[in-house]
Amino acid sequence: MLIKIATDLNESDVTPCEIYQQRRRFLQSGIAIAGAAIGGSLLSPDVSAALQLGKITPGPFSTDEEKTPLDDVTSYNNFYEFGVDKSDPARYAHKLVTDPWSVSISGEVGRPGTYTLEDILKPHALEERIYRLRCVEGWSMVIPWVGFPLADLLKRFEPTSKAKFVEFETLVDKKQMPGQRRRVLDWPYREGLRIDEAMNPLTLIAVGLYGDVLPNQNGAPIRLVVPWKYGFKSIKSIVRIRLRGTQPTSSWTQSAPREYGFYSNVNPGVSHPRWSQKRERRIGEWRKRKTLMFNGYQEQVASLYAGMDLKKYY
Ligand SMILES: Nc1nc2c(c(=O)[nH]1)N[C@H]1C(S)=C(S)[C@@H](COP(=O)(O)O)O[C@H]1N2
Ligand SMILES: [Mo]
Repeated sequence: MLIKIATDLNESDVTPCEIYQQRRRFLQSGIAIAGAAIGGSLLSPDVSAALQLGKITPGPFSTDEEKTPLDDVTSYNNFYEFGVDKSDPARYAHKLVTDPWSVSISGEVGRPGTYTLEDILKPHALEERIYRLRCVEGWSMVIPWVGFPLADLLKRFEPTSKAKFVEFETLVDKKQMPGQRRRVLDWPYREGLRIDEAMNPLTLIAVGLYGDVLPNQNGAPIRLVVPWKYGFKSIKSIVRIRLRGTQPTSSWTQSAPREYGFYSNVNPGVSHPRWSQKRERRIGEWRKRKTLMFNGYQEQVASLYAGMDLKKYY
C-alpha cells in the first residue's frame, strides 16, 4: 500500500482502518495533508501538484452507506493484466510505473493529441464521491473515490457532432503486466460508453481513493468509474480515449458476447446466463443484499434508457 501517514502517527501502531479514519479527519478539517502524505516515491512533484490532494471537496451523489475498509478495497481486486486471482493485483501491480504517464485523445475531437498526465489533470478540481461498485461476479463495495466528471475532461478536447461513443484502452506492457503474457483477454483491455453515458454527471475519472492517490491495483494513475454498470466497465490505467461515430467493442463483450453486453447496466432483472444477478454480497457482510436497478442510481440514469429493451440491450 502506498499510503503514507502524517508524521504524528506511527504506521506500525495502527491498523489500516485507523489510518484512513485519521486521514479522513485531516481532510474534513480542511487541513492540507503534508506533501509527505502523497506517495512521493512514485509521483513526481508536478503530478502531485496537479492532483491537488488535500484540496478535495465533497462531491455530489455520495452514498452514506458504510465504506468498505481500505484494506479490502486494495487487496480484493480484478485487474487481469496482473493475473486472474483477486490477490494478484495487490501482489504484482506495484511494479507498474505510473509516472511518467500519457493519455492519447483521438477520433472525433477538435483537439486530438497525446497529453501528459499533468496536462490531463491540471484544470480539474478534485471531489470525493462515495459510490457503490458492483462486480458482475456478485460482490459489491462502497468506495470513496477522488476524481472529477469525465464530461469535464471530454469537453476540453471539443468532441465533434459525430462523437456518439467513447472508447477507452488500458496500457499494454507485458514486462510490467505479467497477466498479459497469457491471452485471457484480447489485450489491450477495452471499454466503451455511449456519449450520453460518458457525459452523465455520475461518470467519474478517478485518480484517488480514501483521500490519497490510486493504489496501482485500483487502476493508477487514472481510471474510469461508472457506478450504475457492472464493475468491469470501470476500466483501469487508461492510456487511450477515442471518440467515435460507431459503437466500440469491449474486452468482455468480445470474449463472451452472450454473457457481457455493451451496456452491462446493473440489473437484477437480467440474469447472467450462468447465474442470477438478483443479490450481491457486500464485502465484509455475511447476509446477501438485494441488488438494486442501476445499482441504486436510477434517479440519475434511468432516463438514458427510456424506451430501450434492457433484456435485449444487456
Ligand atoms: N484494465 C482493467 N480494468 C478493469 C479490470 C481489468 O481486469 N483490467 N477489471 C474490472 C472489474 S471486473 C472490476 S469489478 C473493477 C474492479 O475495480 P477495483 O479493483 O478497483 O475494485 O475493475 C474493472 N476494471
Ligand atoms: Mo468485475
